[in-house]
Amino acid sequence: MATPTREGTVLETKKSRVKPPPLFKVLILNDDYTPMEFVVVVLQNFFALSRERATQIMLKVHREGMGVCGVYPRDIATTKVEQVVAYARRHQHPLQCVMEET
Ligand code: TYC
Repeated sequence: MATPTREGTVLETKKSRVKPPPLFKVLILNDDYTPMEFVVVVLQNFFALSRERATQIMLKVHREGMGVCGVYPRDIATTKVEQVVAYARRHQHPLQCVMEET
C-alpha cells in the first residue's frame, strides 16, 4: 500500500514480519488449606488489585478451581509466579500459581 503525503513523497507501508511478543495469563489454583484472607492479600499486593476485585477473584478460584490474576509479557509473568510461590512457601501455604500463554 502507498500513502502520498502533502509534500509529494510516498510512504510505502510494509507488512511487518515480526510477531508481537506473546502474553501470558498468571493463574492461581484452589487448594483446601491456604486461608482465603491470605489469597486476597496476595492478589492485592502482587497484582495491584483492589480489595473488592481481589475478593471476587479469590471466591471464583475457591468455587471454580482456578482464576486469572493478570496478563503480562513472559518475563513479568515469570517473576509474578516466582514471587507468589516464594511468598506462599515462606508462610507455609500450598498456594499454587502458574502461567499459560494466551
Ligand atoms: N479453598 C481455600 C479455603 O477454603 C481458599 C482458597 C482460595 C485457596 C483460592 C486457594 O487460590 C485459592 N481456605
